[in-house]
Amino acid sequence: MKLIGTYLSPYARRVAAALISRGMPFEHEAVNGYREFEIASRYNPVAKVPSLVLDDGEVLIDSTAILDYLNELTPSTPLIPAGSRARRTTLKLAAIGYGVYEQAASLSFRGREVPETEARRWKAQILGGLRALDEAARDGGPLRATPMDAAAITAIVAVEYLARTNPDLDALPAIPALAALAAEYRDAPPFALTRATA
Ligand SMILES: N[C@@H](CCC(=O)N[C@@H](CS)C(=O)NCC(=O)O)C(=O)O
Repeated sequence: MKLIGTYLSPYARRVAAALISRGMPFEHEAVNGYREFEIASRYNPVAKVPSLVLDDGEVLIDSTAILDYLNELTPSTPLIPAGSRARRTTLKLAAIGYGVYEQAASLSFRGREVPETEARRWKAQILGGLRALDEAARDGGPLRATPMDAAAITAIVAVEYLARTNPDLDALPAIPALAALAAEYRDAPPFALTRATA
């Protein structure tokens, strides 16, 4: 398998972290979706990363769809639990983490250009998402389930992405359980091996 997408992208990073967490070997091509349109569009007609090239040449796109595929490959340690309720919880929490990525990206790229009311709304969306994840990261909460699932991976990547892209927001004091979860896994291979350096 070959993963296309720089780890500056939280979407690509969560896929890489999922692959590593399940011990699945992969090659990596660190394409930047914003700066390398031509390369990104070879794999995805809308030129976004990540894409995942399978060994038979099939190309998967979109981190959510890729995680769903990886989940098929790991039935004994599912990234998305099979039970109906647990599955819904994981998908919901992963969607919240994904929403934090989106609003953090908007705030970081365009926060200074838009009216203050818009930037305030993005901040409120980010903090709302983080608070929901924080509640789920408390002892016994779904983000604490082992092995770590797609929602926990997405949430930890969200905490680091926000800190890197919006350091002024200083959200960690408001989310102690989520901050503790992220700190606990900071040096674990799925995160230590995928930390963006730029
Ligand atoms: N829904 C996509 C979103 C991917 C995405 O937005 N990737 C960004 C990088 S963080 C990108 O490549 N953007 C290029 C562009 O929008 O032109 C996923 O989950 O994979």
